[in-house]
Amino acid sequence: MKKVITYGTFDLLHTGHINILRRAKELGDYLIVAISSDEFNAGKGKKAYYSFEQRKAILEAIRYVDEVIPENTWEQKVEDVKKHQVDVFVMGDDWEGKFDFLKEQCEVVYLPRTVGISTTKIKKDLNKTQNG
Ligand code: C2G
Repeated sequence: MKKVITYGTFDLLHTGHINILRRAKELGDYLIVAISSDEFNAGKGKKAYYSFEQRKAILEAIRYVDEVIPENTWEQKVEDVKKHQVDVFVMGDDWEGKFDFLKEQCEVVYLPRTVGISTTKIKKDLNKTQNG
């Protein structure tokens, strides 16, 4: 069984997230998604609208996702790849090159981001409609 892993906040789920999850799953048979904890997000300077538990429940409902684990630190990726016997690590190409150190352990694939959509854009657009 070819195992794939990807990491992210996945807040306010949108088609950009779905596109990367679908393509990540197409690279193997089993997709693990490591979702940033609320504390880890704070470290990224992000405050997700949905809590970790809510984001976890949403991701677990997606047909491409087989398992959801927490992302608590930047450093856990090496351990995760080992522990879960991961064959392929996938991220959007806004992270191009940032995780090449994992190439010693598994395949590292950066996929093109979906243009024109992001959680930040959703929040901005909603603010605009509310505040006119
Ligand atoms: N993504 C995408 N297209 C978009 C928006 C996001 O392909 N329009 C991808 C990102 O490239 C990433 C994944 O969706 O691979 C999740 O994006 P975020 O939730 O924004 O995650 P991020 O803040 O990039 O956290 O350790 C890695 C970090 O946890 C990644």
